[in-house]
Amino acid sequence: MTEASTEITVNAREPLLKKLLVATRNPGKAREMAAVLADLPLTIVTLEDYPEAPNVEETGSTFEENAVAKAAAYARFTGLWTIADDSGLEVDALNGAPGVFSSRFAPSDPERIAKLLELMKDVPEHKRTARFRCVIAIASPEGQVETCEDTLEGIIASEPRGSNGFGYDPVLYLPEFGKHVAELSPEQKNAISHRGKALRKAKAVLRKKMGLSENGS
Ligand code: ITT
Repeated sequence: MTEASTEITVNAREPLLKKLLVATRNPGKAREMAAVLADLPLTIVTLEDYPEAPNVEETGSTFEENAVAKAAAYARFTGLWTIADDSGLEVDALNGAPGVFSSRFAPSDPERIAKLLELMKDVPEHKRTARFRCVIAIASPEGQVETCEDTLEGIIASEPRGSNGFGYDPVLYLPEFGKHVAELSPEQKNAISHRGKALRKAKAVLRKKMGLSENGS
């Protein structure tokens, strides 16, 4: 291609498809959500396509409040059907912490994991129960919101293991798989995870509300 070329690539189907905004700035979440939504007859756009979108403060005390606030605000800003995820890790021995503060628990994933393991260092095996919880909020362009929720139960391990996924995945051990979440492939994680399960419920809501057919047309 010469420097002056104005050639552009056009996806012939794209103009026919409605857009869905996946409203997250977390690349780990965005990857997992895009994989589950890939078979919908929609063009998926993300907040990377809307760099001017304002940041929505997570001031709620529940995952549901924060997910609803994010989905409604970004739907209003873009005028698009929008889904937002609010999620986190609930540790029973820490009375549900870090919970809605999971991403603000420490500045980086390794520091968050180190802080969690330090807090848990004297907690015996049978008291290390925990879960990931995910709430997906679906907002219409007019700002009407519905939510779907699910969990993934596990045990806080004594040390991190695995390099897949993101966030606290290396320290949540799943006894029935004999693996930490970060040792699962992306497909295995999406099949059983809090986010995969909540998102499949959200897909059914989207199909109905947006009038999408099952066969991709
Ligand atoms: P957005 O608000 O832009 O979506 P965020 O990372 O700030 O991104 P949350 O406020 O919902 O999102 O925080 C979720 C945090 O919970 C996330 O940063 C991880 O630390 C943790 N978390 C959620 N789901 C997880 C998963 O599947 N595996 C590991 N950690 C997870």
